[in-house]
Amino acid sequence: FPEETTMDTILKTAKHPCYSECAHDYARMHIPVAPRCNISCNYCNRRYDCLHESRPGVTSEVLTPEGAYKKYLLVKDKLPNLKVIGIAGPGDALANFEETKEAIKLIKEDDPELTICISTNGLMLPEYAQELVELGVRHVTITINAIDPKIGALIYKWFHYQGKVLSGEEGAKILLDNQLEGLKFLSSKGVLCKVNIVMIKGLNDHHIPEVVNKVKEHGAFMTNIMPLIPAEGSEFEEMPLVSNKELNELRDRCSLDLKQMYHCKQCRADAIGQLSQDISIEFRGTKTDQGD
Ligand code: CLF
Ligand code: SF4
Repeated sequence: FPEETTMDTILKTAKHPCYSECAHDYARMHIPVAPRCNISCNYCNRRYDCLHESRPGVTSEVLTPEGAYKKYLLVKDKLPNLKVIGIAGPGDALANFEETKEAIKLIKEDDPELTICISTNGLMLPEYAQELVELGVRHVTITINAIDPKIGALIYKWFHYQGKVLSGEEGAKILLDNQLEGLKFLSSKGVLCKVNIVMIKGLNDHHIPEVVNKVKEHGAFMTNIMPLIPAEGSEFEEMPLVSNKELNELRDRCSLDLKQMYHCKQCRADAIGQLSQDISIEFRGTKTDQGD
């Protein structure tokens, strides 16, 4: 654990099903309050109405902070083991910071003991990391796929940053600098940062051990190497699949340097329940939004 991590955060981490494999009996709820994104990953194809697909970026609905709060009240009644509220899209939590902030405040007012977990591409971390700490967020996931802007330029199509649209190595360099700055800052405040890395065969797979070492230097608590899902309609639709063997070999190799996650389920942006059992379908279309 980073030096600044409090005992309270350590105890909560023991009940966080993503951060602690033995916390599999506890549930998380993703609230899909963040529809917009400020970058374009070549593997992304966000869809909003897909009931049978499970992967990041997919959700059946986008909720306002109030709608998410109402849905949370329904879910917490049914799930006494609910410990974590996550904001993981369907876009980027920090590209929709007002909504993210409002939703966190509403839920924290109801139950200050819940763990709030944020997932972001990291572009806006230098701007919002301090506020996240003030909001009581102690678990942040940053997706960092490359520490070489040349490789980053192959993974991202464009970046919207400070009123400009950037692309190529220039944009990839800004993204990387912001990710590492945010990671270092958050870790120095005792926030447990998990770095997600999408393993893309032939593109960043050989580079991943370097990514792991670099994020470790910047205070990352663990990394989660995930296989590319070549989503239909995305730029990477035709890219090769990564086998479980290749994935686990890379994780094993990287585990010599830093704690690795082996049990990620590549959840939807509206997933609910234990990691092994997404029950979000039971709560869909419950008319919680738009203030009825
Ligand atoms: Fe959600 Fe992510 Fe928080 Fe977990 S998911 S925001 S850290 S509460 Fe978990 Fe799902 Fe894998 Fe993410 S299994 S995709 S790692
Ligand atoms: Fe899609 Fe997430 Fe990448 Fe944004 S950061 S383009 S939502 S995968």
